[in-house]
Amino acid sequence: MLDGKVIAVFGKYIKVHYRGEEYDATIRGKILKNDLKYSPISVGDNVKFTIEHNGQAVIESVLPRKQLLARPGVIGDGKKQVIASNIDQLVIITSTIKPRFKPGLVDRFLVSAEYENLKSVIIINKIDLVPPDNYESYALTWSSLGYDVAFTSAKTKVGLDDFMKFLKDRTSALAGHSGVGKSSLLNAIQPSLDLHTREVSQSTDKGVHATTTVRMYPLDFGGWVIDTPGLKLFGLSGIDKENLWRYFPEMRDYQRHCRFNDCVHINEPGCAVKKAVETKKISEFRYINYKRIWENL
Ligand SMILES: Nc1nc2c(ncn2[C@@H]2O[C@H](COP(=O)(O)OP(=O)(O)OP(=O)(O)O)[C@@H](O)[C@H]2O)c(=O)[nH]1
Ligand SMILES: [Zn+2]
Repeated sequence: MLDGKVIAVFGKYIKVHYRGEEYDATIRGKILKNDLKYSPISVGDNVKFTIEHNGQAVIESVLPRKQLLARPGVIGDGKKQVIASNIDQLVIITSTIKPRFKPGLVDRFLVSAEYENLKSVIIINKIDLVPPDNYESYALTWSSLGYDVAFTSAKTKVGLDDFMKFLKDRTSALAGHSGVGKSSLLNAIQPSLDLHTREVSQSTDKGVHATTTVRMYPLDFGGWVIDTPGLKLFGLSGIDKENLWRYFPEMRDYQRHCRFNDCVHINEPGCAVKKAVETKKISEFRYINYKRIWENL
Protein backbone atom coordinates (compact mmCIF):
# COMPACT_ATOMS: atom_id res chain seq x y z
CA MET A 1 0.00 0.00 0.00
CA LEU A 2 1.10 3.53 -0.73
CA ASP A 3 1.06 6.51 1.64
CA GLY A 4 -0.63 9.51 0.08
CA LYS A 5 -2.16 12.80 1.09
CA VAL A 6 -5.59 14.01 0.05
CA ILE A 7 -5.26 17.37 -1.71
CA ALA A 8 -8.78 17.86 -3.06
CA VAL A 9 -12.24 16.39 -2.57
CA PHE A 10 -15.12 16.86 -5.00
CA GLY A 11 -17.90 14.69 -3.63
CA LYS A 12 -16.80 11.12 -4.31
CA TYR A 13 -13.87 12.15 -6.50
CA ILE A 14 -10.66 12.66 -4.65
CA LYS A 15 -7.18 13.76 -5.59
CA VAL A 16 -4.32 12.12 -3.78
CA HIS A 17 -0.76 13.41 -3.81
CA TYR A 18 2.02 10.84 -3.86
CA ARG A 19 5.68 11.62 -4.52
CA GLY A 20 5.05 14.75 -6.55
CA GLU A 21 2.25 13.22 -8.64
CA GLU A 22 -1.51 13.62 -8.38
CA TYR A 23 -3.81 10.62 -8.64
CA ASP A 24 -7.58 10.56 -9.09
CA ALA A 25 -8.91 8.27 -6.41
CA THR A 26 -12.11 6.78 -5.09
CA ILE A 27 -12.79 5.52 -1.59
CA ARG A 28 -13.26 1.92 -0.54
CA GLY A 29 -16.89 1.69 0.57
CA LYS A 30 -16.26 0.65 4.15
CA ILE A 31 -14.42 3.89 4.97
CA LEU A 32 -17.56 5.89 4.33
CA LYS A 33 -19.21 4.39 7.40
CA ASN A 34 -16.16 4.61 9.65
CA ASP A 35 -16.47 8.02 11.18
CA LEU A 36 -19.80 8.75 12.78
CA LYS A 37 -19.14 12.34 13.69
CA TYR A 38 -17.10 13.80 10.85
CA SER A 39 -17.06 13.44 7.09
CA PRO A 40 -14.89 10.41 6.31
CA ILE A 41 -12.47 12.06 3.94
CA SER A 42 -11.08 15.57 3.77
CA VAL A 43 -8.26 17.62 2.36
CA GLY A 44 -5.17 17.02 4.47
CA ASP A 45 -5.98 13.41 5.32
CA ASN A 46 -3.08 11.01 5.22
CA VAL A 47 -4.28 7.86 3.50
CA LYS A 48 -3.17 4.39 2.49
CA PHE A 49 -4.09 3.65 -1.09
CA THR A 50 -3.60 1.08 -3.84
CA ILE A 51 -3.58 1.37 -7.61
CA GLU A 52 -5.82 -1.13 -9.35
CA HIS A 53 -5.12 -2.82 -12.70
CA ASN A 54 -7.08 -0.18 -14.57
CA GLY A 55 -4.85 2.52 -13.08
CA GLN A 56 -7.53 3.76 -10.69
CA ALA A 57 -6.33 4.72 -7.21
CA VAL A 58 -8.45 3.45 -4.34
CA ILE A 59 -8.15 4.77 -0.80
CA GLU A 60 -8.13 1.84 1.60
CA SER A 61 -7.81 3.64 4.91
CA VAL A 62 -7.51 7.08 6.47
CA LEU A 63 -4.86 7.54 9.16
CA PRO A 64 -6.02 9.10 12.43
CA ARG A 65 -6.46 12.85 12.10
CA LYS A 66 -4.65 15.36 14.23
CA GLN A 67 -5.95 18.92 14.30
CA LEU A 68 -8.99 19.37 12.12
CA LEU A 69 -11.19 22.23 11.06
CA ALA A 70 -14.87 21.53 10.60
CA ARG A 71 -17.72 23.68 9.44
CA PRO A 72 -20.26 24.53 12.12
CA GLY A 73 -23.45 22.47 12.03
CA VAL A 74 -23.98 19.15 10.32
CA ILE A 75 -24.46 18.21 6.69
CA GLY A 76 -27.15 15.95 5.20
CA ASP A 77 -25.88 12.72 6.72
CA GLY A 78 -25.75 14.18 10.25
CA LYS A 79 -21.96 14.50 10.20
CA LYS A 80 -19.78 17.54 10.54
CA GLN A 81 -18.04 18.50 7.35
CA VAL A 82 -14.29 18.60 7.78
CA ILE A 83 -12.70 21.46 5.85
CA ALA A 84 -9.13 20.34 6.41
CA SER A 85 -7.26 17.97 8.68
CA ASN A 86 -3.76 17.67 10.08
CA ILE A 87 -3.07 21.38 9.96
CA ASP A 88 -0.42 23.13 12.05
CA GLN A 89 -1.55 26.71 11.83
CA LEU A 90 -4.04 29.21 10.56
CA VAL A 91 -2.62 31.92 8.32
CA ILE A 92 -5.01 34.85 8.48
CA ILE A 93 -4.68 37.11 5.46
CA THR A 94 -6.15 40.59 5.33
CA SER A 95 -5.61 43.46 2.92
CA THR A 96 -4.89 47.08 3.77
CA ILE A 97 -7.59 48.18 1.31
CA LYS A 98 -9.63 46.65 -1.55
CA PRO A 99 -11.25 44.90 0.23
CA ARG A 100 -10.99 47.24 3.17
CA PHE A 101 -8.82 46.39 6.20
CA LYS A 102 -10.90 44.35 8.64
CA PRO A 103 -9.27 43.95 12.06
CA GLY A 104 -12.62 42.70 13.38
CA LEU A 105 -12.49 39.76 11.02
CA VAL A 106 -8.89 39.04 11.99
CA ASP A 107 -9.95 38.97 15.64
CA ARG A 108 -12.79 36.58 14.84
CA PHE A 109 -10.37 34.22 13.15
CA LEU A 110 -7.96 34.57 16.08
CA VAL A 111 -10.72 33.65 18.51
CA SER A 112 -11.68 30.62 16.41
CA ALA A 113 -8.06 29.51 16.30
CA GLU A 114 -7.61 30.00 20.06
CA TYR A 115 -10.74 27.93 20.61
CA GLU A 116 -9.38 25.18 18.35
CA ASN A 117 -5.98 25.40 20.05
CA LEU A 118 -4.44 26.28 16.75
CA LYS A 119 -1.49 28.59 16.28
CA SER A 120 -2.21 31.58 14.08
CA VAL A 121 -0.15 34.09 12.14
CA ILE A 122 -1.36 37.24 10.40
CA ILE A 123 -0.46 38.55 6.96
CA ILE A 124 -1.32 42.13 6.07
CA ASN A 125 -1.21 42.24 2.26
CA LYS A 126 -1.42 45.05 -0.32
CA ILE A 127 0.89 47.32 1.67
CA ASP A 128 1.81 48.99 -1.63
CA LEU A 129 -1.57 50.73 -1.58
CA VAL A 130 -1.69 52.64 1.73
CA PRO A 131 0.81 54.14 4.21
CA PRO A 132 1.74 52.04 7.28
CA ASP A 133 -0.07 54.22 9.83
CA ASN A 134 -3.33 52.68 8.56
CA TYR A 135 -2.53 49.26 9.98
CA GLU A 136 0.67 49.41 12.03
CA SER A 137 -0.87 49.97 15.46
CA TYR A 138 -3.14 46.94 15.01
CA ALA A 139 -0.17 44.84 14.00
CA LEU A 140 1.77 45.98 17.07
CA THR A 141 -1.08 44.92 19.31
CA TRP A 142 -1.37 41.52 17.68
CA SER A 143 2.33 40.86 17.87
CA SER A 144 2.42 41.94 21.53
CA LEU A 145 -0.13 39.16 22.11
CA GLY A 146 2.21 36.62 20.56
CA TYR A 147 0.79 36.41 17.05
CA ASP A 148 3.41 36.74 14.33
CA VAL A 149 2.58 39.41 11.77
CA ALA A 150 4.06 39.93 8.30
CA PHE A 151 3.48 42.84 5.92
CA THR A 152 3.40 41.89 2.28
CA SER A 153 2.70 43.04 -1.21
CA ALA A 154 2.14 40.33 -3.77
CA LYS A 155 2.38 43.08 -6.36
CA THR A 156 5.70 44.69 -5.43
CA LYS A 157 7.01 41.45 -3.86
CA VAL A 158 7.70 42.94 -0.46
CA GLY A 159 7.67 40.79 2.68
CA LEU A 160 7.56 37.50 0.82
CA ASP A 161 10.54 36.13 2.76
CA ASP A 162 8.59 36.53 6.00
CA PHE A 163 5.54 34.90 4.44
CA MET A 164 7.67 31.96 3.27
CA LYS A 165 9.31 31.65 6.67
CA PHE A 166 5.88 31.27 8.28
CA LEU A 167 4.87 28.57 5.80
CA LYS A 168 8.06 26.55 5.65
CA ASP A 169 7.73 22.93 6.80
CA ARG A 170 4.24 23.44 8.19
CA THR A 171 0.74 22.69 7.00
CA SER A 172 -1.07 26.00 6.88
CA ALA A 173 -4.72 26.76 6.30
CA LEU A 174 -5.19 30.16 4.71
CA ALA A 175 -8.12 32.23 5.88
CA GLY A 176 -9.30 35.57 4.60
CA HIS A 177 -11.89 37.49 2.72
CA SER A 178 -12.19 36.93 -0.99
CA GLY A 179 -9.90 39.29 -2.88
CA VAL A 180 -7.32 39.94 -0.16
CA GLY A 181 -4.71 38.30 -2.37
CA LYS A 182 -4.35 34.71 -1.15
CA SER A 183 -3.85 33.31 -4.64
CA SER A 184 -1.58 36.21 -5.66
CA LEU A 185 0.65 35.66 -2.62
CA LEU A 186 0.95 31.94 -3.33
CA ASN A 187 1.75 32.62 -6.98
CA ALA A 188 4.36 35.17 -5.90
CA ILE A 189 6.25 32.67 -3.75
CA GLN A 190 5.76 29.74 -6.10
CA PRO A 191 4.90 30.78 -9.67
CA SER A 192 4.46 27.16 -10.80
CA LEU A 193 1.22 27.03 -8.79
CA ASP A 194 -0.27 29.38 -11.38
CA LEU A 195 -3.43 29.99 -9.34
CA HIS A 196 -6.30 31.88 -10.82
CA THR A 197 -6.69 35.46 -9.54
CA ARG A 198 -9.40 38.01 -10.15
CA GLU A 199 -9.99 41.71 -9.94
CA VAL A 200 -11.70 43.07 -6.87
CA SER A 201 -14.84 44.75 -8.12
CA GLN A 202 -14.58 48.52 -7.74
CA SER A 203 -18.26 49.09 -7.08
CA THR A 204 -18.82 46.59 -4.28
CA ASP A 205 -15.29 46.35 -2.85
CA LYS A 206 -15.89 42.61 -2.78
CA GLY A 207 -13.80 40.03 -4.57
CA VAL A 208 -15.54 37.76 -7.00
CA HIS A 209 -14.87 34.25 -5.76
CA ALA A 210 -12.15 32.94 -7.99
CA THR A 211 -11.35 29.98 -5.77
CA THR A 212 -14.23 27.60 -5.25
CA THR A 213 -13.09 24.39 -3.62
CA VAL A 214 -10.69 23.67 -0.80
CA ARG A 215 -7.33 22.69 -2.26
CA MET A 216 -4.02 21.79 -0.79
CA TYR A 217 -0.70 22.57 -2.47
CA PRO A 218 2.80 21.27 -1.77
CA LEU A 219 5.43 23.98 -1.38
CA ASP A 220 8.77 23.49 -3.14
CA PHE A 221 10.64 24.83 -0.12
CA GLY A 222 8.80 22.49 2.28
CA GLY A 223 5.33 22.56 3.75
CA TRP A 224 1.75 22.54 2.53
CA VAL A 225 -0.84 25.27 2.12
CA ILE A 226 -4.58 24.85 2.08
CA ASP A 227 -6.57 27.49 0.29
CA THR A 228 -10.06 27.69 1.69
CA PRO A 229 -12.44 29.72 -0.45
CA GLY A 230 -14.96 32.13 0.88
CA LEU A 231 -15.21 34.23 3.94
CA LYS A 232 -15.99 31.85 6.76
CA LEU A 233 -13.48 29.18 7.49
CA PHE A 234 -15.13 28.00 10.65
CA GLY A 235 -17.57 29.46 13.10
CA LEU A 236 -17.59 30.33 16.75
CA SER A 237 -20.34 27.81 17.38
CA GLY A 238 -18.73 26.07 20.35
CA ILE A 239 -18.11 29.31 22.25
CA ASP A 240 -20.65 30.87 24.58
CA LYS A 241 -20.93 34.30 26.17
CA GLU A 242 -19.57 33.09 29.52
CA ASN A 243 -16.25 31.88 28.17
CA LEU A 244 -15.50 34.09 25.17
CA TRP A 245 -12.88 36.00 27.21
CA ARG A 246 -10.78 32.85 27.46
CA TYR A 247 -9.95 33.18 23.77
CA PHE A 248 -8.58 36.71 24.22
CA PRO A 249 -5.14 35.97 25.69
CA GLU A 250 -4.76 39.46 27.18
CA MET A 251 -7.93 39.01 29.26
CA ARG A 252 -6.83 35.83 30.97
CA ASP A 253 -4.45 37.70 33.31
CA TYR A 254 -7.09 40.18 34.44
CA GLN A 255 -10.11 37.91 34.83
CA ARG A 256 -9.07 36.71 38.30
CA HIS A 257 -8.93 40.30 39.56
CA CYS A 258 -12.55 41.00 38.62
CA ARG A 259 -14.90 41.44 41.58
CA PHE A 260 -17.17 38.64 40.39
CA ASN A 261 -15.52 35.41 39.42
CA ASP A 262 -18.09 34.83 36.69
CA CYS A 263 -17.49 38.31 35.27
CA VAL A 264 -17.95 38.47 31.49
CA HIS A 265 -16.42 41.97 31.37
CA ILE A 266 -19.36 43.76 29.83
CA ASN A 267 -21.43 45.59 32.48
CA GLU A 268 -20.17 44.27 35.80
CA PRO A 269 -18.86 46.66 38.46
CA GLY A 270 -15.29 46.08 39.61
CA CYS A 271 -14.26 44.56 36.29
CA ALA A 272 -10.48 44.36 36.00
CA VAL A 273 -10.65 43.84 32.25
CA LYS A 274 -12.55 47.08 31.68
CA LYS A 275 -10.13 48.83 34.01
CA ALA A 276 -7.23 47.50 31.93
CA VAL A 277 -8.87 48.88 28.80
CA GLU A 278 -9.23 52.30 30.46
CA THR A 279 -5.58 52.32 31.48
CA LYS A 280 -4.60 51.10 27.99
CA LYS A 281 -3.10 47.85 29.23
CA ILE A 282 -5.59 46.10 26.97
CA SER A 283 -6.00 47.53 23.51
CA GLU A 284 -9.28 49.30 22.93
CA PHE A 285 -9.94 47.87 19.48
CA ARG A 286 -9.53 44.35 20.85
CA TYR A 287 -12.06 45.08 23.58
CA ILE A 288 -14.50 46.60 21.08
CA ASN A 289 -14.17 43.47 18.95
CA TYR A 290 -14.67 41.35 22.06
CA LYS A 291 -17.94 43.16 22.74
CA ARG A 292 -19.07 42.81 19.12
CA ILE A 293 -18.42 39.09 19.08
CA TRP A 294 -20.01 38.72 22.55
CA GLU A 295 -23.19 40.46 21.42
CA ASN A 296 -23.52 38.14 18.46
CA LEU A 297 -23.00 34.88 20.32
N1 LIG B 1 -2.01 46.37 -5.32
C1 LIG B 1 -2.03 45.09 -4.96
N2 LIG B 1 -2.94 44.25 -5.50
C2 LIG B 1 -2.94 42.96 -5.11
C3 LIG B 1 -2.01 42.45 -4.16
N3 LIG B 1 -2.28 41.14 -3.97
C4 LIG B 1 -3.31 40.84 -4.78
N4 LIG B 1 -3.72 41.92 -5.48
C5 LIG B 1 -4.83 42.00 -6.44
O1 LIG B 1 -6.04 41.74 -5.73
C6 LIG B 1 -6.97 41.01 -6.56
C7 LIG B 1 -7.44 39.75 -5.84
O2 LIG B 1 -6.34 38.88 -5.63
P1 LIG B 1 -6.50 37.30 -5.49
O3 LIG B 1 -5.14 36.76 -5.31
O4 LIG B 1 -7.34 36.76 -6.58
O5 LIG B 1 -7.33 37.22 -4.11
P2 LIG B 1 -7.83 35.91 -3.33
O6 LIG B 1 -7.72 36.22 -1.88
O7 LIG B 1 -7.11 34.70 -3.81
O8 LIG B 1 -9.35 35.85 -3.75
P3 LIG B 1 -10.33 34.56 -3.78
O9 LIG B 1 -9.71 33.55 -4.68
O10 LIG B 1 -11.62 35.09 -4.30
O11 LIG B 1 -10.47 34.07 -2.36
C8 LIG B 1 -6.23 40.74 -7.87
O12 LIG B 1 -6.62 41.72 -8.80
C9 LIG B 1 -4.76 40.91 -7.50
O13 LIG B 1 -3.98 41.32 -8.59
C10 LIG B 1 -1.05 43.38 -3.61
O14 LIG B 1 -0.22 43.04 -2.75
N5 LIG B 1 -1.12 44.67 -4.03
ZN1 LIG C 1 -14.42 41.52 34.38
